[in-house]
Amino acid sequence: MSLILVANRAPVRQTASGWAPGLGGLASALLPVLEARGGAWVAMQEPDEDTPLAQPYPADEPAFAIRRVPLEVPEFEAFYQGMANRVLWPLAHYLVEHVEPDRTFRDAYRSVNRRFAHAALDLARQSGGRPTVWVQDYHMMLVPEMIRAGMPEARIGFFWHVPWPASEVFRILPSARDLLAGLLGADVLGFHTEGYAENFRESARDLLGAEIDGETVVWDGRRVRAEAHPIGIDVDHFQALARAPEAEADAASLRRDLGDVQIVLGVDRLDYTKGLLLRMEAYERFLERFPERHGTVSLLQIATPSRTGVPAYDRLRRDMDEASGRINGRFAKGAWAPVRYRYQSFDQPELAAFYRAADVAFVTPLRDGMNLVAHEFAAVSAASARAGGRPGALVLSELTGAADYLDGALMVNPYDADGLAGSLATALDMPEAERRERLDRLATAVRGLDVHGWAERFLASLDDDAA
Ligand code: ADQ
Repeated sequence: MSLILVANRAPVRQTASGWAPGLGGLASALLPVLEARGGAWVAMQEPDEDTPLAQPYPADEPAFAIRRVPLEVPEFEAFYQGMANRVLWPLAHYLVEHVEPDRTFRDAYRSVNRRFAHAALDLARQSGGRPTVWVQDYHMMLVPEMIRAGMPEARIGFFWHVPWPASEVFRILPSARDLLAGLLGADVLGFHTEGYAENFRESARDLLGAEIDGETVVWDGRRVRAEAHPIGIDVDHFQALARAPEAEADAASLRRDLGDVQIVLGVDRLDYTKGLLLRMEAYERFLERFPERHGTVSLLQIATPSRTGVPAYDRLRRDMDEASGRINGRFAKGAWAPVRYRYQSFDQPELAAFYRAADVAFVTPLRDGMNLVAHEFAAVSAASARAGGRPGALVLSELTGAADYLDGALMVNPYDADGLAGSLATALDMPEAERRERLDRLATAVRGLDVHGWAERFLASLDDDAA
């Protein structure tokens, strides 16, 4: 039975030799499902993007269609840079001081969501039968209700990739009730953790007066299940990258370049939710507290450019330059640089080499829906340790979804700079046997959340629900 995916971004990217699958976990999870079931993917076309509006994929033997919703500059700025990035994103992460509610954002969000819903309905009508539509993430909260209005018999699933905040935080939004009603057009709503699903149900109860029956929200004559469906990574893919001879060689040359010190690794989109500035401060505290470690350790922080043009992100970029410069200015000596900061994107084989080289992964978001970097590091370090490489240790913020699942990590509060500094020392000193034992537990947890199982489980639940 065919499937219609609705997501902000398309699952493919253009390369020198044509179109290829996108690099993210979502693309790698959903492309095989779409290829098997057939159907379509609806995504936005940014104002400066030159992509076909309708594209069969793959080109040689099409399994499904990609349909784009083209956005003009003002619409893109108000819907995406505005409502999605300056309102919903910070609110979901409890960073209320970054929330900038604005009537223009809200109106553009509704009209862009309507265009996505129309595109999905158009495709659903062409596909015939009873279609299954799976809508992704906080950019599309009104889409389920709009599709339901146009096609009451559709099966509609929705997956929310970020935290769902406490009801008292969600209600800060002037449009909170409309957004909840939008989501409740679905049959099944998926979240990374039971805690987020519970927060969602409480929001529906507190703000709409919905009745809660176990996992089900009963509202407006309909029953909607809010369930935990934790996402993971393509484990086999990352483990194969970890074992590749290039990863081993690249990791060894990276270690040499850094002067054979212990490597503390950070890998993030440059985003204020990832706790980067507090991480830098904690590392500075660590260097103050443990002068005997100077010259023996470096923090390698890799930050992918993200949401440039949004003021908070541009500011963070300057603050990170300043923080890394300050720490190096204070502590560098001879050839030793305490911080190596790289503001750039890397491809997955390169990331695998970083994960392989790291002694400690320092994953300290202030909030994160799941955090796949923690999964990627655990999968790569475990595979590399089994193949004779050095086992790494994972320091993980307890305010991530991943903390609910990744037994084997050293848990930290990302707001506690002194605590972070202490945990970093513990992780660096961790005996090899303990590292191996923890990595085994991490690898088992990461395997259990493999992204292919995630998509299957969600869709099975949706099929059951609407059977
Ligand atoms: P993100 O906020 O993007 O995802 P995360 O889950 O960590 O956060 O995924 C980031 C991805 O980007 C990883 O696959 C990582 O490898 C890649 N990446 C990071 N830095 C990179 C760099 N310098 N170069 C190349 N690649 C880099 C959102 C939510 C998360 C949730 C996911 C999936 O915010 O909480 O886990 O969606 O639902």
